[in-house]
Amino acid sequence: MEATHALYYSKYCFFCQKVLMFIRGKDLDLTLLSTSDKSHAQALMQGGGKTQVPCLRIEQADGSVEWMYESNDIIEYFS
Ligand SMILES: N[C@@H](CCC(=O)N[C@@H](CS)C(=O)NCC(=O)O)C(=O)O
Repeated sequence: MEATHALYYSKYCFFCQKVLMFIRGKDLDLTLLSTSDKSHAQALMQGGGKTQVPCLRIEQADGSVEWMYESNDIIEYFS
């Protein structure tokens, strides 16, 4: 079984726009979570340890979770 992905982003963030532009049109199973929704910002802080965006939450089939914070790393991950 494959990993599931969620991208935390802010629409005012250049680094987020860079990632969003990159993934646009790609056939990815990815949930987009805006941190303007306080519950998403809170989940990001609690899970990843900081509020910085963009952040990709990767959950493996075995339940292990990775929080990937750097836009270049996220782009590389989906390349
Ligand atoms: N080096 C990071 C920079 C990300 C960054 O600076 N994000 C800003 C928004 S544009 C941010 O989240 N600042 C608030 C914070 O760090 O809590 C990347 O390329 O993803």
